[in-house]
Amino acid sequence: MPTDSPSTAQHYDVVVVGAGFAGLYALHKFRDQLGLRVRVIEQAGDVGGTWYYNRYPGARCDIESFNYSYSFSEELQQEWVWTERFAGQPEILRYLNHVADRFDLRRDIAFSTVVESAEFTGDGWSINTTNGTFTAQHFVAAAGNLSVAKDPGLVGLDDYEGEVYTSSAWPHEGVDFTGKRVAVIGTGASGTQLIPELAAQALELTVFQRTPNYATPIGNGPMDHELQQQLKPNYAKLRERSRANFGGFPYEQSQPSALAVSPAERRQTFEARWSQGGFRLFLDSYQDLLVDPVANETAAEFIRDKIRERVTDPAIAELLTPTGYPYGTKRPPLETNYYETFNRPNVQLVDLRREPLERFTAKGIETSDGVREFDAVVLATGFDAMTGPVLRLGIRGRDGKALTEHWSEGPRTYLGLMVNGFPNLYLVTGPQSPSVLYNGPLAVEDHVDWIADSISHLRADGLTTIEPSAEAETDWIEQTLAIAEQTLLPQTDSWYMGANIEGKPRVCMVYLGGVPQYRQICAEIVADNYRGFHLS
Ligand code: N01
Repeated sequence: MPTDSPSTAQHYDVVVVGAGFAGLYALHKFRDQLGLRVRVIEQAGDVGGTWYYNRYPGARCDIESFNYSYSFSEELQQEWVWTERFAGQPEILRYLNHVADRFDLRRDIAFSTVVESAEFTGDGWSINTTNGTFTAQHFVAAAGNLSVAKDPGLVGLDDYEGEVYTSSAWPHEGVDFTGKRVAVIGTGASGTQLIPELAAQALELTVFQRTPNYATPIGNGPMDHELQQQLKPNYAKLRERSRANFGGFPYEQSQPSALAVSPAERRQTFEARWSQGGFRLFLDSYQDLLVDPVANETAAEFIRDKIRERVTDPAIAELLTPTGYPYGTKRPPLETNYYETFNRPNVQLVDLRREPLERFTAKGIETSDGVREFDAVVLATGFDAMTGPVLRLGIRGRDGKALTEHWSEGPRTYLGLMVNGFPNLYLVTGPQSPSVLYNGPLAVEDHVDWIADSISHLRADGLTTIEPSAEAETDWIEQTLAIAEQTLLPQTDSWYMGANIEGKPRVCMVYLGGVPQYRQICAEIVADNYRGFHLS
């Protein structure tokens, strides 16, 4: 196995960017199963990816822990014991550290190393980093979908003299907000998780909300020991069922339409799923919630009623109640005591739609209603999702063409895996694959397995490059957009649409045909001798 430092031997069969869920599995798969020379480049000081960085109080995965885990190793599945139904960030990071140790992965990861640019050289890739240049025949971007914080464009932030924290770059030593006046900007999934935690600690907490969200209960609690014992012998079946499910979860197929049942029955279903908790459980109540606006409105109204029940001040409840866009078209947060937090005497809500944020001052935040002073500000303002992490790598393909140019009107991929003009560049859970709507660990395993098969296929045939044709790429984008148009997602400004970033092309970046259909298409293309790809 290669143990060379970057300064001596720098040529590899595969260079992978990122040591999160995707990069760790890629290293294990390529090195230990294919026998390839692999180097992983990771900007952080250790493994974990998103779970390394997002250490804010309350950070937790909203997919059940036994589902949000690798399926590739039966031994790993059997030995790892989850302590919570929905694992918190520290436990997931411990799990990934365990994986790194168990499969001896760290020795092939260059930590604290940032990719500055990557160029296709004709027969492979040259990857320039802050710690020298690496060359490789294959280049795998496993840099995550939500790993580049968005610049929130807050005027005067540099003038602010208090403490500033970003949810996705939280200090490792934690922050003590006791006795402080704290502001939070952003009420997406991150804000929804950290707001109740901060409210319990801070002297005063002021939440600056621009768009209210449809948050539903996560329903966390200790992992049921008996349930875990029952699940373990059945993991193989569980994974099989997950991969046969639209979003990669082992759930029963829900009923087709919210409109095919009586209002009483519908309410009963929503109630049952509301109390069970979990992201998929509620959104999955009926198959047409993301397709039919009338069906969607039944779920939206159910959630609005719950908010009104939980928030004591009707005026605050109204501000927290989402209207004007369908449920699920912005990624819905999962919460614990989120709405009750606004009943606390030390919590204030500022509605930025009525009272726009004008600028930061030395002491605080000025809105159209005046200045409020704060000791600390927390930004939970989101990410340059999906394309940001790939474009940041400064990739140039055939004839020096920049990926930024190729994607100037939105991402262009074939299967969300490869890009015309960029041979041997692979994207793990890239745009136009199910990606962020596919249970993460299983999604990355599928893509890494596909890439491994493709590299093995090339090697078996004495070939060196694979690249999708321009036609296959265009055709895939058209299919992806046509499916998106059948859903409600394009109606809403969300990060799924690139609409959270000013100037970013507004286009649906997720394949919405569901996991089983996507997996079938990928398999058929391979079986049809890599239809749409040029191998040489
Ligand atoms: O980011 P977001 P996030 N002025 O983009 C507001 C995953 N995740 O980090 O909606 C004022 O969703 C913005 O307002 P608006 C998950 O996939 C998962 O919370 O644009 N406000 C919004 O309220 C999730 O979807 C987990 O009007 C500004 C918020 O900031 C994704 O990561 C936990 C603003 C950003 O919300 C991203 O979530 C956490 C400005 N200039 C995250 N700019 C779990 O597994 C932005 N906002 C549970």
